[in-house]
Amino acid sequence: MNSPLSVAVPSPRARDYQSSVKPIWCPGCGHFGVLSALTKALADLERPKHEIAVVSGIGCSSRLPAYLDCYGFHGLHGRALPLATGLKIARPDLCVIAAGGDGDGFSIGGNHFLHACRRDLDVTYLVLDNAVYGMTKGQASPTTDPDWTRSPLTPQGTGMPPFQPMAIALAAGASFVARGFSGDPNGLGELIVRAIQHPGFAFVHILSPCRTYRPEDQAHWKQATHPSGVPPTRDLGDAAKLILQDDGFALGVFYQVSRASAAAQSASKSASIRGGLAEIEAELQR
Ligand SMILES: Cc1ncc(C[n+]2csc(CCOP(=O)(O)OP(=O)(O)O)c2C)c(N)n1
Ligand code: SF4
Repeated sequence: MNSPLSVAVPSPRARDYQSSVKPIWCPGCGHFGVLSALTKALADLERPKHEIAVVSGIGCSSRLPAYLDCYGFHGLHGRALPLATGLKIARPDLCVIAAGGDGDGFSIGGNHFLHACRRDLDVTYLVLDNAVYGMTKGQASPTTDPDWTRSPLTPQGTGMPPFQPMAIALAAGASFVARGFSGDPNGLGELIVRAIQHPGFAFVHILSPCRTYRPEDQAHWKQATHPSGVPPTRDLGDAAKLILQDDGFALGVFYQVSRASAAAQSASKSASIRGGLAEIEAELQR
């Protein structure tokens, strides 16, 4: 029986993690589904707000931190991952989540993406991929199909094969690689929980359609997405085969490797980088 002085603390609800700032996304934007999935995931994890930090770059998707009631930082275009890396090194106790778009993460931020995967710090990276630059009014992005002709800048399409985010994350060293869909906030919420719980760099490729510049995608992606149907593999070769044969619409965790004591490795990597930075600072002050 509870003592007369004990107070029952209610479990957090998804809406407790949402700020009072009203999203300015276009009605029907896929990013609403990601906001809903993320707040649901944070509530499921019951992680106190002061232990969570969500950082982003620039783009419609990168507005996400403003809509959350936890620590957040809306940074520079393409620089969500350097922010997340620095923050995780300085504050390894925080749950650090980076978020942004396909333009932000794979174009201007592409180099940071490679090295964040390789560094494998305990950071969750959510890329809200709508295959377009939404904020700057609909130019082709790295994940746009080569024959997409709607932008006046590429009237004959880009003619280039699209960037393969999951294959590149895998090749660069990410220890968790998954795909979700904003049109399935419950399934996506579960994926985000698993990504946050993973003690290494967890990359979640999220199909999140742009209602305004690619209206055709909403119905198509809803109909085309399907569960991957296979459990995550720990084998790099098997994962590569799965990802390279995938039709781009399979949802689930494709690859997850629990490197022995990954959390400890992550903490010691943070400590050694912190040590290096302290040496540079001391050198500069001499
Ligand atoms: C250094 C720099 N270059 C370019 C821009 C212009 N810019 C702002 S957002 C953006 C692309 C946004 O697309 P994406 O990251 O895919 O996000 P979405 O808006 O589609 O969610 C660009 C090119 C900028 N703000 N800063
Ligand atoms: S322009 Fe596209 S990505 Fe940006 S808010 Fe509107 S629907 Fe969403």
